Amino acid sequence: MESPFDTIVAPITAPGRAAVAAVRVSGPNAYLVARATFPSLPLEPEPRKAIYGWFRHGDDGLALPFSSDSYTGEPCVELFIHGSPTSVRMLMDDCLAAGARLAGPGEFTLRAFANGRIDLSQAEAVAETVDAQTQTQLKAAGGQLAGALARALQPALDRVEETIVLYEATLDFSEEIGPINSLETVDAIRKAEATISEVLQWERPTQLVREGLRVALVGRPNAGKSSLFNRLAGSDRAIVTPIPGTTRDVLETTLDVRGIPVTLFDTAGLRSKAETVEQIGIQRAISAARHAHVILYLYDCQIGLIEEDTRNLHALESPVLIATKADLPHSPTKDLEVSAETGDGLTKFLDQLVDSAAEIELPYLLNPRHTSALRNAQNALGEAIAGIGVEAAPELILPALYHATGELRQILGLGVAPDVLDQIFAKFCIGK
Ligand SMILES: Nc1nc2c(ncn2[C@@H]2O[C@H](COP(=O)(O)OP(=O)(O)OP(=O)(O)O)[C@@H](O)[C@H]2O)c(=O)[nH]1
Ligand SMILES: [Mg+2]
Repeated sequence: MESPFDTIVAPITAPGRAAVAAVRVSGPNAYLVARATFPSLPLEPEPRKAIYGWFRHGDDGLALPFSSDSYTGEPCVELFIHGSPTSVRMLMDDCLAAGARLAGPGEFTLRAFANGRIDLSQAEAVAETVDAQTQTQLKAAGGQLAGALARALQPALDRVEETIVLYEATLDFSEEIGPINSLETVDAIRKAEATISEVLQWERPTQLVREGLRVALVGRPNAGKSSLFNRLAGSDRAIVTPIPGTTRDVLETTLDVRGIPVTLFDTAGLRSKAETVEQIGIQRAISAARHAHVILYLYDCQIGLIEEDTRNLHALESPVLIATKADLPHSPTKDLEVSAETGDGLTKFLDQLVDSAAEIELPYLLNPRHTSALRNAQNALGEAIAGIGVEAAPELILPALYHATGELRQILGLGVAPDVLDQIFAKFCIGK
């Protein structure tokens, strides 16, 4: 099949020195362009069979040709050379001189979508996979890449489309068909709605996996917040001294805890008597705590909880108590005891931290585009059910049903406006 596109080229490996670099040429003239720079490539190469040879610019390496079953769904050649930035640049220059155009961000994936190789949620999953920073993110993106979201939503789309066919038919052939069984149609729409609700439930876990858990360390001065922060960050980021009121600004660091990205905040110690600079620090600490998913309230196990702690605790939303400096002699506490000095209790501490984000087997990665379309579809189905409830004419029920299918189809990329596609693919990097 003749591709409707021109031929594009871009490196598909990261810039910089490496053992190997790869450049992808894709489009109707991919073989011609690749042959111009790699003469060993036959005019009609055997797909998926690598060929060794020399490139015109002086490097040697491999060419791997694909037919329309390539990543992009069109003829494509991947060229593997040595990972020298100069070699990559010279190869790119030769491909451009041979008539290829530099690929835009996400353009290979856009073609995979346009050529029907993947649906839109899978295309978005490609970007998620490339951006994944933790194992969980990678796993979730992999599920999406395999079409998890599309598979989950297809039954809902089918149900609503069947209902539409029924109502359309009554418009044209009402005498032959007779009245619609509204109980059955409402039941079908409710089932579609239930499927959508189920998918929407993954909004919060997705957010946790994507953006991570925000965890604030708070407590009175000298409780050991900065020491714990440094221990977890694995560096001496925060200043630690025996002087109460050392930390002023909020410091943050990102950790990968059992596959969940955790942003940890170290804050100024909370106390009522503080000079101006410290007071500002305390305001910032309170604000960090307010924006956190988890507030850890640290206290020195040798001192225990005093009246000022009780006052602080009242002002915070569901704080979790942590007793610090457990390496020092102390009477046992009811709380989790940790030592930043020896590392004791930290494994348990990290386990507890991610407990609140336990939905690690994440089946669907929802982005704001998905959730808004799902909510719109839900509302439209609600309107359709209300219409059926008051025995409205099919002409009045159909627009809501069409609205719902339109929204669901958007998620899968069926009939999406070009500007929406532009927005989605603009987020990609070149070479993807
Ligand atoms: N033995 C022992 N000392 C600790 C431990 N954690 C902190 N300290 C000591 O306690 C003192 C205060 O520690 P910081 O980490 O600065 O306490 P902070 O809560 O950040 O204090 P502010 O920034 O003033 O609010 C320092 O002298 C630390 O060395 C620990 O686990 N064991
Ligand atoms: Mg501190």
